[in-house]
Amino acid sequence: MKLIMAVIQNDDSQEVISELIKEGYHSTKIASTGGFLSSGNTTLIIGVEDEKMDDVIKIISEHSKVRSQYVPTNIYPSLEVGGTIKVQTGGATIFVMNVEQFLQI
Ligand code: 2BA
Repeated sequence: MKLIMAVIQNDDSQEVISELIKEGYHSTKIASTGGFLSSGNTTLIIGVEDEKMDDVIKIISEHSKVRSQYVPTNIYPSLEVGGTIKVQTGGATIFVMNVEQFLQI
């Protein structure tokens, strides 16, 4: 069994979760905050059988959009000039881990 942790953008979360439900996958939604932008994103935790992992990743990637965002340059301590820089976020940042045990008691 695998544990998939997917960091996605808040705007995509409902669509991704709905698609996962439609295909019979369980997920847990966690409100998270990106370390760089310090803005809210969503982390989904999904436990799946090994053979279903690719299908889940496909669903997440198909419903997570790439977006651009402007952030103040003062986010970089080394840059003193004012203004903004363009940062691209998403579709999704995905971690896959092996699950040693899965218990529902
Ligand atoms: P944030 O940390 O808020 O990062 C948002 C976006 O800012 C990133 O998009 C990336 O394009 C940019 N970014 C992040 N750190 C940067 C840096 N030091 N210099 C320049 N640009 C930087 P994504 O790569 O798509 O990441 C989206 C979110 O996924 C991240 O939000 C964070 O919450 C999570 N994430 C990404 N990589 C991670 C990792 N290795 N471990 C844990 N979480 C991660």
